[in-house]
Amino acid sequence: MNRIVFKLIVALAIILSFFEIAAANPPKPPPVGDIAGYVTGLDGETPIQGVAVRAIDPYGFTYYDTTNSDGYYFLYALQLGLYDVETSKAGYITQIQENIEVIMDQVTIVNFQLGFACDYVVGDVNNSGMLNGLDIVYAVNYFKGFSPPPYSCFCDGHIWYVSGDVNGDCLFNGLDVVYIIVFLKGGAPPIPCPACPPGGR
Ligand SMILES: [Ca+2]
Repeated sequence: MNRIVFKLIVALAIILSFFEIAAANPPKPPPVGDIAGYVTGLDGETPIQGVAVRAIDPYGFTYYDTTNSDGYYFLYALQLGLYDVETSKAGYITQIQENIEVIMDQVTIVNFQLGFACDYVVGDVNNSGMLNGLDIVYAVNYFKGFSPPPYSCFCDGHIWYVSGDVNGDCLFNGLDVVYIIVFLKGGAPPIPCPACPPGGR
């Protein structure tokens, strides 16, 4: 065998072995994991379709899915780390579960149970669609024993006259009447119960 042929064979062997090594060690994709779960009503059974579910990492990068008819969502191939997972659908209270960890090659299950959002105007005791002096009259009469406010809503763990709470303490009482009077004279604006914001936003 002459030297040139020998060199060619050696070179070919080196090239072939390189391809073998490359085939045995393909470039590794970055490690990822998934987040998935079900979004239901407060009964934990009734699926809610069309809920936007977002996972947000500490840098603000967002993964997004929408629940199907089973209430199921799946966020695929997230970079490893901690995420805040947030639901959003009109008519439902928004929920956030914080510091959810995405683990390599695992599906982290994050389920949600959403309550209906209350739909009202803060301070609109007589449910006319606006807050004005008539709401003071209605509230005072109610505390004297006349008709209860027409609008109530399940929120903060019970059904109550949520629109009557204007000082944000999640109670409807005489202090709210005082607050409305002061507001209508130019005082601080009404504050809803933090757990029951109108429209759930
Ligand atoms: Ca109150």
